[in-house]
Amino acid sequence: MKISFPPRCLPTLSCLVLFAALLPAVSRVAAAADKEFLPQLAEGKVWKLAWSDEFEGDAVDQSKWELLGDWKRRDGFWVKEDSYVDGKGNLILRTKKDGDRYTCGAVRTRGKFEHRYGYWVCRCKFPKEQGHWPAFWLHADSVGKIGDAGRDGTEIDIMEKPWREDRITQNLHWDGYGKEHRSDGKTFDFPGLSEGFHTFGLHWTPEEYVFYVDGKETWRTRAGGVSQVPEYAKLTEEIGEWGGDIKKANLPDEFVVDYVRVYDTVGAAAADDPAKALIERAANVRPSPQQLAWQKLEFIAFIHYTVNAFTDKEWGDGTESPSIFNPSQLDVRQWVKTCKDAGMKMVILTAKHHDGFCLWPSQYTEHSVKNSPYKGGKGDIVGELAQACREAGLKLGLYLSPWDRHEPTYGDSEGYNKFYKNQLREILGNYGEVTEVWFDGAKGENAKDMEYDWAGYYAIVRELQPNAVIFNGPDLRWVGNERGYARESEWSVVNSNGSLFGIVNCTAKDLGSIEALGKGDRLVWYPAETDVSIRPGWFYHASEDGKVKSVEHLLDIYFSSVGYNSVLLLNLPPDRRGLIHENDVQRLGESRKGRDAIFKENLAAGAKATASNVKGNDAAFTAARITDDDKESYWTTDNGTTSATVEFDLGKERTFNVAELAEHIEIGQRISEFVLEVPDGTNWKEFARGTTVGYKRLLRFEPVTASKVRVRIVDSRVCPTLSDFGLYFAPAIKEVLGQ
Ligand code: FUL
Repeated sequence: MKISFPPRCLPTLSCLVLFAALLPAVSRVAAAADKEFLPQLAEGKVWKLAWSDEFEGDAVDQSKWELLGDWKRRDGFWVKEDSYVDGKGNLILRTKKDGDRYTCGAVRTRGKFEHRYGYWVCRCKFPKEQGHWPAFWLHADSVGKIGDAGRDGTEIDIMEKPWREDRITQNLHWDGYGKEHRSDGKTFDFPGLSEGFHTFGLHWTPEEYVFYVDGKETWRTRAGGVSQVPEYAKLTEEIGEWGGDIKKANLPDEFVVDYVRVYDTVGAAAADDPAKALIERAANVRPSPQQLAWQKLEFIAFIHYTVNAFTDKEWGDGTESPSIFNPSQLDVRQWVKTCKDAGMKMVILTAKHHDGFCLWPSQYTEHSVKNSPYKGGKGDIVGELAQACREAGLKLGLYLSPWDRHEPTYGDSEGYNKFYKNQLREILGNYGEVTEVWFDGAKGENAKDMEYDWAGYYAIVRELQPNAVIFNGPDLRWVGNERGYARESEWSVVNSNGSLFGIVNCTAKDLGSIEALGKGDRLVWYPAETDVSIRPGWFYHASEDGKVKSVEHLLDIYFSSVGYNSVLLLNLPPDRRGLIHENDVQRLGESRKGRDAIFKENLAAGAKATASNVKGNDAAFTAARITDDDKESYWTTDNGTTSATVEFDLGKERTFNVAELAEHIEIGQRISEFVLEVPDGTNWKEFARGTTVGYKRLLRFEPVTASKVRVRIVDSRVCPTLSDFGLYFAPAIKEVLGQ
């Protein structure tokens, strides 16, 4: 197929602008600049080299670059042998004729260097012939994602030169390359561009892209909403009609790259103070869109169900006969309704627990519902639940125990990994959207040795469910206990130990303080999920019918999990009938009632808010943004201001005993210490205090009556943000329940 304007390169012709004013300047800088141009930064900020390749040495550094090929690409082929270094500090991407095919070189940093924001620059010299074109561009695997415009990944073409003329084009493409594809771009003429070396740069911030050629700004845009995800660099040659007629080209021809450099902005002080630099880096780690969406679910359900409900065990040993799995009244809609009524936003089901019994009719084992009396072997509890969740508007999550005590291949790593991956494909490929995949690390002491192929498992999740988050893998961590309590200082940024599974020591007392971050060489956003059962066990036991946690206990768990910057995953085990037991339903209903009574009225809603400092005195960041009922807007301070106060005028005296704070975690977690105060004569008096805030911080205290409240941020890693503030009055729970 001939494409005259390949989608990646599609320049918006209506945007064709001749930069007449730039022409003399550009020709003057036609020769190589010996000093790197770097875009101007706000006061107090400097550039710091984050990554580079000068292409020294005698081979392409494959820890930095993947050589692409050998495979067909447009009208030619990408072949590895056409990407090499020349021994003089340059990368060569060659275009040549090889028999009756045309080949060229291409490299990318995918999986080796993926980075968000900063200044990306490449210095290069162009090929001379027609029919092919060089490009320097950024890409992310999520460019194909539709729904959040270019924010979830944009192809950013910093430079493409499909012409022999002195002309380049710069483009953005998002929402994939099909019918939802969107793009924007500019094309420029620069006399002298085809001769000698030139630089092509992109200054990418969360707010906008600014493109440069030889240090001159060429295009400033927010098209697509600006990518917020890490992207990798690509240097490519391609063959196609768009670049002219390759048959007329005199080959071989070369695209010569002197270097690629990526710079980050850091605080000036931090540049030569490693401790400060670490604080800044930690404060700037941000959640992925998937992690953010997950955090907003706040309260989710776990459903533990398998043969254990019939054997009265917590861990089945895999020898149970499927014939014992005989729920007489199983009703997934009752589960979903119970969860929804309780305010939960997702249901995670144990599709397979350690005993290996599958709640869906897996084609890879006989140990499943298909050989049980349930619905005469025609049941599929995963499918039924997926359907019920969809109907109710709840998300679905799935747990597939890696430890499988039934499967005979368990222990033979190759055989079992194959089996497990097949099962993973079944549950992730056949039931619609799955929002969380739960990998359990549990394994009995005497279990056989197994080398789980975590990377392979995660790759399947990413392939089949790109919007899902992976628990215990790269996205979410276990809070560290099964009692329902997060840490009082629950930081979502931690330093990974580099392993694939459970990438930190989840049970450590302190994971997120600056001390705990150590060298901070692998900082990641890794938020805590708090899993706990409503009963002592994870599975149903009639003997625990009287041990369902009390409303007070459940509320306490809520405050200590959701209220400590974590998501609460509360387990509800269906009984032998296949229903969530009446006692559990009642307790959940009561605790919902309790929460509703507490959070019925925010006494700080609409309060007049004033702050001691506002970033750039900009209306976009005033304290009014905290009380405007818009969770996306937020207050923040000038860079470098890490302590500040915000005063809330409630208009009249109010009595409250619960407070709620929220940071705008889209741009990181920052606050490390705060105090809540009320006026005391001419002074302020403390009535509550805390450390981290994060997505949500809830505090309970003795009733306070006042018409003004002040939040004093004692310390923040970088300038603090607040997006929400609430004051509530929690009545006595007995009163709420009319007891
Ligand atoms: C543990 C398992 O061994 C328990 O049975 C339960 O599934 C819990 C959530 O995780 O590791």
